[in-house]
Amino acid sequence: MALDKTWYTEEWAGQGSAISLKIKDKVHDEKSPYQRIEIYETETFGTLMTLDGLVMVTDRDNFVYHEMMSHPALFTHPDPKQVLVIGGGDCGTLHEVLKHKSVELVEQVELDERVTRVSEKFFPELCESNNDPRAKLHFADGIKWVAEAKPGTYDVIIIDSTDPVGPAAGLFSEAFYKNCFRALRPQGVVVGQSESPLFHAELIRSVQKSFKAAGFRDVATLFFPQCTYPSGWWSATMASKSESVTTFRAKASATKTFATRYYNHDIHAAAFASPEFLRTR
Ligand code: AG3
Repeated sequence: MALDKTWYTEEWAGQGSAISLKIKDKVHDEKSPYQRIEIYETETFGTLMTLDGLVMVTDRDNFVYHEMMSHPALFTHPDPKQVLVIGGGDCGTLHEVLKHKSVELVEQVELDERVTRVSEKFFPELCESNNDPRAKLHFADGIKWVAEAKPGTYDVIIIDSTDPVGPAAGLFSEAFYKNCFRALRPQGVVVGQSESPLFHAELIRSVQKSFKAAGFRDVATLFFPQCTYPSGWWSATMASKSESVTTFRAKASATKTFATRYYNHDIHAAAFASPEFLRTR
């Protein structure tokens, strides 16, 4: 069956599969200095943002990804105060991080200011904390930012990147992770989105290996569903400088004082359960 223009389709390169979302309207299309940014209104997934034709966010399912990119790392660190978000221009991760009362400063370093400006217009609920006095938005190269950061600046670093192609490729490298290690305080925790377990198992293994090689003491991957990303099954890989990365502030998580829709204490513990083909621990 041919898909007509009332459907938005992201073909999953090399996988002979795709996701399609039924479209009501295309409401924005621009070429920023870095990429093509498109916004659609879908029939059943709310607003959709794509970058260079790849699904980044939909209203309906982004909460799973954004909560899993932030709360496990923040409940793993004993007392997160200074947080760095690399990428994350739609501000969904930033919004989740700011739910933690201990956090005093979140610096977000996104390459493409247009992604944030477009998100402010089309995803107001993701951007509703952008004016929080603890949030500092920088539009710059995250790789350079971390390379130049003063040693021991951050408690938590969150790498909310696109796929490992183009400018984002460097965000999956050992050299970058070494700089993250240096920029973190002694109990620092880093987490990066690490693609689909089904489609990119090799990449997940390589991310785990590179975190170890960069000096991190413990590394583990979290698994969660993300129905609009390739294969519908996603991962984030977390590493810690000094503590076990699967041990977290369980009581604080179980009695958290803010609302989430996916993350909770049980989900946090269960997300480390690894499929047999990716088992390392
Ligand atoms: N992070 C994007 C993950 C990559 C999705 N890949 C794809 N659709 N091929 C999204 C940023 C959300 N803050």
